[in-house]
Amino acid sequence: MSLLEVGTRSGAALDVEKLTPALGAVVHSFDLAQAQDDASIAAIRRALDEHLVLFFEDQTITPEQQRDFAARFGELYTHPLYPGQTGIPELMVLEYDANRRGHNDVWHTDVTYIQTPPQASLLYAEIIPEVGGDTLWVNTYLAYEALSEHFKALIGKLHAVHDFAKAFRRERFEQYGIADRADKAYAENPPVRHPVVRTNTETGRKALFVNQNFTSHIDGVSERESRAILGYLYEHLQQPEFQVRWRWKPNAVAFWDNRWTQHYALADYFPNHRRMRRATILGDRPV
Ligand SMILES: O=C(O)CCC(=O)C(=O)O
Ligand SMILES: [Fe+2]
Repeated sequence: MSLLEVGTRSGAALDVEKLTPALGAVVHSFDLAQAQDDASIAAIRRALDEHLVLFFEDQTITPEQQRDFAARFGELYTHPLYPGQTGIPELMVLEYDANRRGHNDVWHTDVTYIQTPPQASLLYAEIIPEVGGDTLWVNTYLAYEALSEHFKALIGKLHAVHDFAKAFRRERFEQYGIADRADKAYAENPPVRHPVVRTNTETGRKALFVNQNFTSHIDGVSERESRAILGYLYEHLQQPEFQVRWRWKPNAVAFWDNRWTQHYALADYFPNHRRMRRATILGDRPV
């Protein structure tokens, strides 16, 4: 047995291939359905801290296996809008085809509209078009670190409001045939405040924590100042040097740290069919 096999089985060492200097790595020779022992989970956690998004290919995991693997990392979140996998509401289904164009072609961090936004998301590809439907991620530590000290000082004490209703309009509920659930979802998800610059309390490293999907405005500045600051930060976050782009195949998995990244799902494959399922793992209150 090679060292690699021993390592993979015990979870002590992973066979990891970096994709860009910024973030992202493919984990080879790893079976998500089998490797759910403590050592494997700890190794994946460490690799996620280092690379921020991990990719696994040729994984044929059932919805139950996906849920169970994700649940090893923390409590799962059930989305109030997206349809769930039959019998497993914690797995949300993102399905687009000739009747429905992709909706995630906007840079975002998942579910920042709650007090304890997810620490990570685990996305499994069921159906992928021949070409198109890639996903991009950006390293928000690098984006923060590339700012001048003056700009860091300006934004360092600011807080921003994140709003479920900004991203999920009533039409989306109608589209999914659940218009009757919209009022309850709005009532249960009032706007929340998070720091514009989020700090990793274990390392002290800082990252940008505003996103185009959910952030409505910066608190305590004028509307025009808020628009100018956010507009600059969004443009800055889109620098290709901070990114990785992933070309999917069916049965591939992406596992991202949702605290120090943003992502963007290209909607360039209409009218082709693409079906993904996501487990979302809750995190801590940002500081
Ligand atoms: O479909 C994708 O590639 C990503 C969609 C998305 O934003 C998500 O799953 O959080
Ligand atoms: Fe997302």
